[in-house]
Amino acid sequence: MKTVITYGTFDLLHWGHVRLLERASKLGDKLIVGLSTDEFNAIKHKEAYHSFEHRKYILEAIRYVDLVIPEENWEQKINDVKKYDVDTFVMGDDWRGQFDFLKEYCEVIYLPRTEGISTTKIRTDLRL
Ligand code: C2G
Repeated sequence: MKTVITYGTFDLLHWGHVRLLERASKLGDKLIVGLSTDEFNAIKHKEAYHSFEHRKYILEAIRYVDLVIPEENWEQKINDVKKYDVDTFVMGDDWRGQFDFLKEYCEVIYLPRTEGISTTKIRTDLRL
């Protein structure tokens, strides 16, 4: 039973997010998503359009996602990897290198980002 984990805000869920979740889910049997809380987004200097509860509700409807947990700070990843017995940590490669400290606890994989789509692009195009 291989467990995979990834983290993010996943606001205005789009096909780039889904492609990341799909590829991550194929690396194991169970995919956990650490979803940034509204408070943590403030620390990331991000303001999501949808609330944490609504972003969680949407993610839980995605076939590739098995469990959604709150991401409340930068420090929780090592504890999460131990707590959920995670085998593989996955992030888009815009984060390449940033989480290599996890390599002593689990496999760390950075997947190519999907070009041509982003939450920022959606907001800009719609002028939200
Ligand atoms: N992503 C992607 N392609 C895109 C947009 C996003 O592959 N076109 C990936 C990102 O690389 C990330 C995930 O989708 O792995 C979620 O993206 P965001 O919600 O923007 O996550 P972010 O704000 O980068 O938060 O502790 C980690 C942070 O919480 C990551």
